[in-house]
Amino acid sequence: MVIPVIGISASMLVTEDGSCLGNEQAYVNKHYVRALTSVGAAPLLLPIVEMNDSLIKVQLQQIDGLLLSGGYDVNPLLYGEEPLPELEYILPERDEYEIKLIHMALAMKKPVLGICRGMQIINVACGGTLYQDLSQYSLKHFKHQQKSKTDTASHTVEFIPNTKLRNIMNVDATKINTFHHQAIKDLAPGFVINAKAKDGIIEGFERIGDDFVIGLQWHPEMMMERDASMQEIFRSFIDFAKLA
Ligand SMILES: [Mn+2]
Repeated sequence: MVIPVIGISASMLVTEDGSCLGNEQAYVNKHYVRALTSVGAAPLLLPIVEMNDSLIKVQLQQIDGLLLSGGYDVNPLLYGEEPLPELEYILPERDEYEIKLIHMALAMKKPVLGICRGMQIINVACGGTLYQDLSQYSLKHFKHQQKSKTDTASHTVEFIPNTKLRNIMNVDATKINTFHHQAIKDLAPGFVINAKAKDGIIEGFERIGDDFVIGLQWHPEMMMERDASMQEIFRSFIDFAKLA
């Protein structure tokens, strides 16, 4: 039996009290780990490393697929905007590392799944832009930063016909959780939208072609125990990783 190895990009946690004040720790949320093991993949944590192409290449050689996890805001300077007052915490070294990781993973034809910030950083890496905050969206928008539990389904997403994601989910629409105040503005060239909220906010996209490069604005890994259909996304991702 083939067990694919999936690299999960890590975030950075800074110790704010107790001993080792200011200590920095590479971490991922356990939901990602559980989502991957539940479909038979072996997760591997990818900590932010300095901008060294050969190190990043060796990291990527260990994995069959790349999962870009959620986290802080993307640095707007990367898509040609100055920071607005609504911008929240940024971690530029993570942005730079992940952009490199994405370019190299795509060149190596690895399947890529971006979740929340993970989708946003794929878009920026490939030439798209973001709303720094949904207050910049010209139309009225729904609440996209829920305060309820992580597996609570807050708003509807409608899947776009003839997309990979629509085929994976095999329904026209579903209810999802939502934990974002930024969103895709201009889509990166070579990508199509595969899911939208009813207010028009982009909730998913995918690269045109036969490979698996998919971004989701919500957190399916947090909903899997309540909604088994969310597992299909990881199952499909893993199927592509087995071929990598
Ligand atoms: Mn949303």
